[in-house]
Amino acid sequence: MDNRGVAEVFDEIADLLDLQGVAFKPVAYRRAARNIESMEDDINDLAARNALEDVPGIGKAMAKKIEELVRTGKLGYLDELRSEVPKGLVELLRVPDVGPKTAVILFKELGITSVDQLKEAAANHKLRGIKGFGEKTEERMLQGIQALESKGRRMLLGQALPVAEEYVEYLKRVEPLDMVSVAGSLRRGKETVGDIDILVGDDGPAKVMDAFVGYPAVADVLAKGPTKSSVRLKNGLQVDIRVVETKSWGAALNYFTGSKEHNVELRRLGVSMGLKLNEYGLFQRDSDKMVAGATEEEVYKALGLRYIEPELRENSGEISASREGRLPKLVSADDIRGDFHVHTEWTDGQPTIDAVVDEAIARGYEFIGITDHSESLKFVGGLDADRLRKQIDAVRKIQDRVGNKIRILAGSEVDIRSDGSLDFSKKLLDELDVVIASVHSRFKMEKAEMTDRVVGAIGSGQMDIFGHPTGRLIGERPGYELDLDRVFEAAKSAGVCMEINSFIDRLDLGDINCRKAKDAGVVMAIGTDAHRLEQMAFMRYGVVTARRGWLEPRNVLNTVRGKDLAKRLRGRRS
Ligand code: DGT
Ligand code: CA
Ligand code: CA
Ligand code: ZN
Repeated sequence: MDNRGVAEVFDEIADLLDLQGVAFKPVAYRRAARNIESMEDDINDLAARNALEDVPGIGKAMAKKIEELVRTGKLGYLDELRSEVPKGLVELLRVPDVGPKTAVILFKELGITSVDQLKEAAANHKLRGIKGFGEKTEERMLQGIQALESKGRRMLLGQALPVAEEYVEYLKRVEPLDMVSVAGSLRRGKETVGDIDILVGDDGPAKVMDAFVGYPAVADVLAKGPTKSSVRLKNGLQVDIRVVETKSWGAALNYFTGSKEHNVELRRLGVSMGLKLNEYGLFQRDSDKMVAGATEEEVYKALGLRYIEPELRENSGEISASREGRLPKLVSADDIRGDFHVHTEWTDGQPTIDAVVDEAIARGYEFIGITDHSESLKFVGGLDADRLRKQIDAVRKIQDRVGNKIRILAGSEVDIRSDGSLDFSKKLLDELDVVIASVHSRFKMEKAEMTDRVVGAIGSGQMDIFGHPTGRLIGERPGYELDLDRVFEAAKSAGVCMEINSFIDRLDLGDINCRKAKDAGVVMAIGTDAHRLEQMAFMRYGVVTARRGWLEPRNVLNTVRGKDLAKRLRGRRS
């Protein structure tokens, strides 16, 4: 057990003692917890050297408990306390405004032992029946619970970005603003974000703050000042805004885009050049003369760097690459000529093939892949061989209708069975223009077995794209065990692409693995996995993921011209 673990145990002891109405001791345990957490020494070393009592706030009794903890990983005293207090009351203490006294009252009066129960009771106006509680208490508790629920929970990029863009549109509509941008992790395109950061450059009076807190979706104003405000939206997301002078716009945008680690490196670089970098600008250290600050470009230039795209600012080699002129020329939305992965009403999608094709034309695509599920996926109506043949015919007919406006790829998202074989015969698969093969079953296989399964499918010469390669769902499940190095090696030699599945809770491959795949010589194919027409717009999240993975157009199959694609895909299979 490490320092953090011991501190957590002590905090829980303090909570439990609080709930029992014990005086003084809780404070002592919390003080000890803070000291243990922040000290340099490893608690295990101190215990081994019999030096625990040297730590401020730790006496003989606590030292004995720590010894037991580090030796056995357990503590009898804690188990005893837990058995004396109704389970769940400690959890209640996490709600702001619920102290030990309130928690005990809630338990005694209403039998409440969880945050969910408290939420229900407050929502159904059960609290106002308790002496000393009223309507206001109920409201406060509900707000506290909402804050608790959104705290520590990160939101998906694909959920937060549209919210942020709408907010920015609103601000521009209400106030005449030239310089507005999202910043923070959202601008860097991270797959999840903790909050939304908005930056405004404006030299006038801070009227924008009134507009900011007056946004209809705001639930709570957390802070409001002339240059800095925060709100919580009804969906639980926190939004921070900063207003800076226009002459500092670039430096501030750079600072608030982060990442923190990237900023630290930039500042260090500045110091080595006799410069000082902060959110107001880049200054000469001796004279405080401003060297740059109005644009991000001039800040990077003055530091001897080429401009670094926000998606790369994670301090993972981008600064040296910039200095040495080795930055990738990142793929962008304009380079994308089509989408490989769309489901239709033929299986579990909603739109008709016609509607998908029309939407693809409207998006300016040169090709569109129709890739419904295969027969193993019975619960979503996966197509059997007969139905797939009929779908191929349907696709060819629609191709006749639209002529050379777009190329429709008759395809399938084929299941990789447990033994590595694919649904459908080789003959049928050969009729298809694009074959995505994915794992949808037996996720719990051992790593070696799962890797054999996937590598077997890749080596079959019958697939073009390995769909959602890790199978993870962001915030829900981690993905199956898979040796990606072996998968990339096999894919490279078979000429099979890795999918970047753009569905907002997948983003699979993710950024880091994209970069590894690129370095292994593998090409990526972006597919939205759209099941509804509007989800074809998820393409942007796939592109952002590709950019965070340092991918250039040549690393992405979607940049190949529609007319050259068939050759490229067929060549792969022979
Ligand atoms: P998030 O919100 O957890 O997804 O991640 P970020 O990167 O958006 O972080 P956030 O919202 O706390 O702050 C936005 C940016 O502001 C961050 O990327 C860099 C900058 N920043 C915030 N705190 C610090 C700091 O203590 N030092 C430095 N150098 N930069 C900071
Ligand atoms: Ca943020
Ligand atoms: Ca923030
Ligand atoms: Zn799938």
